[in-house]
Amino acid sequence: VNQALWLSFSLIGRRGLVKADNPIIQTIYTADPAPVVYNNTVYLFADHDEDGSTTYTMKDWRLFSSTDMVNWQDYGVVMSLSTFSWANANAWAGQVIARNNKFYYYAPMRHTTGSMAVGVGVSDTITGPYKDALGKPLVENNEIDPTVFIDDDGQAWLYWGNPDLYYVKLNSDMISYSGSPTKINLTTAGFGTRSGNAQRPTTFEEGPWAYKRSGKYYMIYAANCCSEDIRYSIGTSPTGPWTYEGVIMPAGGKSFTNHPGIIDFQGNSYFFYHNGALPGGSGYTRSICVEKFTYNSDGTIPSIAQTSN
Ligand code: FUB
Repeated sequence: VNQALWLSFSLIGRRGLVKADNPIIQTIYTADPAPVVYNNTVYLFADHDEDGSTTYTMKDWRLFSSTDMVNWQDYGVVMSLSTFSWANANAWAGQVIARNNKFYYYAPMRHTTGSMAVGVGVSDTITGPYKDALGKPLVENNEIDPTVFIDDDGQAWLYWGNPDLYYVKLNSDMISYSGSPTKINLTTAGFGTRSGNAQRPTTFEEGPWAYKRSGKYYMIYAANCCSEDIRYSIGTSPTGPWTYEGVIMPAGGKSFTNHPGIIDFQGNSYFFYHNGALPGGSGYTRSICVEKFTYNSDGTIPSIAQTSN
């Protein structure tokens, strides 16, 4: 871990969009961006693809931060499979949220039983290290990709899934929940129509990213495996009903997956994603990129192009 490593890229303004020197992390392969704004700093939690991987080889979760979206500090490993005594593979796409003067890292990984499960890491500081909060999975139904947000009324919601999309209401301790995991009804009106896949009639595939902005509930997700694009739906409550809103980022490039993360920071909006743009890049050696964008006046999201792939 090189605590002093700073990565930089330049931003060139162009009609409300910014072209970054993507990928923003060029020292290791990273995937599944999970940005969070805390103390006027962007903390970018990331998955880590091991060099030379020809299948998913992912053992730890990484952290980078920036106060200007130009210079990035590398904090190295903040959580790993060895953090969870019950897990043995697949350190996949997670998300961190602050509450109770602590930080909670929801992440999927493979249980020693063989099923994918969602665990929770907890830390007193955002930079970790994160410890296993429970000593067992929070939820285990062989689905992946948790995303979390806290509504204005203080209720925290955890969503996850591939091929389905589930949610639970987290309790205020953030490490337990009320009721049972509930499957969202994936209607074509809510999540778009996919052609040629009777088992998956809607475009939803995986990688949900849930948040609330100006009274609207956004569900951004990877769609249409297996050359994923990024699409989204808007709800009138945390549980819908959802209205399908279309494509944000078309498919393209050397990675067959993509994965969204969206923040507002210092008056601008940023869309994080991944592709295979670094030398040696592929679907298993991916790289995180970012694009600045502006919401349309009705809250919809414009089409966003990859500036490298
Ligand atoms: O990185 C492993 C998996 O690939 C993630 O969990 C999915 O979202 C896809 O990006």
